[in-house]
Amino acid sequence: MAAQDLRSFIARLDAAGQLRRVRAEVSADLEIAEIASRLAASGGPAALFENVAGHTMPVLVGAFASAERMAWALGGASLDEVAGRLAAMVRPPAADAGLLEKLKSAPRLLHLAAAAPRTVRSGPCQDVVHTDDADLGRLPILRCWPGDGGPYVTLGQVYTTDPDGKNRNVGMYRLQVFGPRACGMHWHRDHDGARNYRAWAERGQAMPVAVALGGDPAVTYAATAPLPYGMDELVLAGILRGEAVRVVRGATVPIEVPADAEIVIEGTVDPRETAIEGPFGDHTGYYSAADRYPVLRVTAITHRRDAIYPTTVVGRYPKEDCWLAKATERLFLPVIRTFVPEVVDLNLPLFGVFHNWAFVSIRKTHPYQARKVMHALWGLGQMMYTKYLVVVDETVNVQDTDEVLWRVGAEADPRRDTVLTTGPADVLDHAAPLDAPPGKLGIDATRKLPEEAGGRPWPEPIVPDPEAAARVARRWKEYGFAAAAGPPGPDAP
Ligand SMILES: Cc1cc2nc3c(=O)[nH]c(=O)nc-3n(C[C@H](O)[C@H](O)[C@H](O)COP(=O)(O)O)c2cc1C
Ligand SMILES: [Mn+2]
Repeated sequence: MAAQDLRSFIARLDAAGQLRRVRAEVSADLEIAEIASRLAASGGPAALFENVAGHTMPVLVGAFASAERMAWALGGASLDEVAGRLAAMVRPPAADAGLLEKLKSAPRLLHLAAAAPRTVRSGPCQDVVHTDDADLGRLPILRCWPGDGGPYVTLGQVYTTDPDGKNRNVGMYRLQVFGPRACGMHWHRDHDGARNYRAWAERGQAMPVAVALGGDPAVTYAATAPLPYGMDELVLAGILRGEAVRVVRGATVPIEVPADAEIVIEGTVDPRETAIEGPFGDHTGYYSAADRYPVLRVTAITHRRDAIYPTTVVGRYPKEDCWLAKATERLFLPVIRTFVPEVVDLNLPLFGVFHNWAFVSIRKTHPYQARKVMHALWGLGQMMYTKYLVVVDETVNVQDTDEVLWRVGAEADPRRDTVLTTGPADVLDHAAPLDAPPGKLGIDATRKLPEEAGGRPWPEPIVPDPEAAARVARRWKEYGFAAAAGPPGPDAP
């Protein structure tokens, strides 16, 4: 079931015992961030700070900070369930499907059409409209880390279009507060918001931008999803929630924003104006350096009555954004499989912070297939940034880092089974060289076929005798051991 807005999601978290209302006075300067970090590290609840010093608006952090809450945000019980629903929805009928089968998929297509956003005339996000008196200082925007260049909006959905009003894009880019009516627009150059910006800049025109906070959490997730340029994130949100997102035209900009958002910051970006943005304590666990970015000049701040300010704190893992990334890993796995069908499972481990590590299992049928999979993944969307890529057999649980490293140790020869190549690095990768193409390392930790090992036969893994294992499990207590016997050895053929 989709949540209509952030409030209904908060109510759901509250009912499930996954929300703590904090009534003690707290500061938006460093204190809330420290609390959020501790909650994220310990798998704690979401927190709603109702008494933020100097502010009337409450602050919500950690709403997405577990696999379970992330799944609820997308209207499912688990991320795999949401992924299954999404994959079934977008899978076209097979070319050779019979007429009946094709007809059966028609309701699904209708469903897709119903997922496009629906324009409405008014919405609660404009209950209160500030134009000339708009002031970012009235929002409880957090400063997260001592070396941060200032306070940052971190969970904003940034709405842009191209100069023809087409190619709507929703991306999550941080905004550094520069003053009461100015903030930084930190869209990386290869993200879609920056692409729309360049199109306006080429025409020498100021670009209208709207930044929404809150609304159905599925919309907030969609802003982080790596969709190709031209694919509307609001359609993805509509598919995920099984219902169109209601949008309303901005108060001062020709940009549509979710009618049910909590807060909307509107403004224009003049291509001739840039400012120093940063430093910012980033999800790499390090400060990303200051650099020049465009400036949003605020024309309006609109909000709901009793608006809630949602935010997130990034930094050294694990933080809330890890779970947004996990949602993408699960939701986009079926997409990866349509291009690389031998892929069975994928783990972008939390410590890999999005791009540093990928563990992938494959159904291997031919020699050097692991290498084909590495190159395919390095050529697929944002997977191009993956620095270390480990390929294992389908029997390996890629969600278990210990098992993956055990297999690397056992199945790979460091010289024969590694692929050292080059390709683009994530802009946040401070280890990437500036004077040469960044490196990538692939490790083929699959069982080697005779053709791959100079004819050396590969040994069979040890598997317990099933009869003995069943008997021991049955008699475990009888032997006098306390705890129930664990499963037989970690191995399986
Ligand atoms: C909490 C969080 C903060 C992010 N901050 C930024 C940012 O400041 N700049 C940026 O370019 N991408 C940032 N991202 C990543 C983008 O939101 C993500 O790559 C998204 O797919 C970009 O959408 P786009 O391709 O439509 O531009 C952030 C992601 C998360 C989850
Ligand atoms: Mn996009």
